[in-house]
Amino acid sequence: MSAHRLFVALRPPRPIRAQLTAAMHGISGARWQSDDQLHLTLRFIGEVDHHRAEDVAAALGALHAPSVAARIAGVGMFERRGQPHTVWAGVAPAEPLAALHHKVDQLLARVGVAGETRAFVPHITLARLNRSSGPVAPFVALHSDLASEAFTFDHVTLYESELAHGGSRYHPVARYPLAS
Ligand code: 2AM
Repeated sequence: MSAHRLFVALRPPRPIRAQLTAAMHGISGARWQSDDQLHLTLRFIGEVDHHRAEDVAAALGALHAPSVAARIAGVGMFERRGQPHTVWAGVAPAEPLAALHHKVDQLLARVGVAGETRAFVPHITLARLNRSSGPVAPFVALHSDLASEAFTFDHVTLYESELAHGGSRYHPVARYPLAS
């Protein structure tokens, strides 16, 4: 039985991705994300078998939610055991994104996907880091005011993550429109 590593995400539009990509330098040894990899994770699901993957895709078909107006707002990082491991761009305002996250959560609960433990922080990962990466603070300081024009998330995407050598590949499995 093959496992599928799934997550639900929002894909920023091309000009926003281009703006983010243009900022991707200044941390030595960082694994900068490619255009294909840029997304805002609404809900990480993890590994499920084929049947559960079909249940998840069907459950998300019942999503009724408005599109979300958003903008890029600053950068930040996540640490693990005192070590920075992710650098990201923030996405604001948080409330409508948190509401959408909550709706997705409720739909997934119906098909037995356990609730998420990680706090929801709307972000788009720019780079993954490891112990040998250079300092992050100068990058975070330089881009503390990073801002974009307003843009709209008008659909939600169910992705499958394939762990590959040069980093994960994300394949869109299904798209769900948000009401305009
Ligand atoms: P990220 O959003 O901070 O980059 C696919 O792996 C996506 O799901 C990535 O965007 C990743 O984090 C997120 N993700 C991976 N593992 C996770 C976990 N255990 N909990 C929540 N999100 C996770």
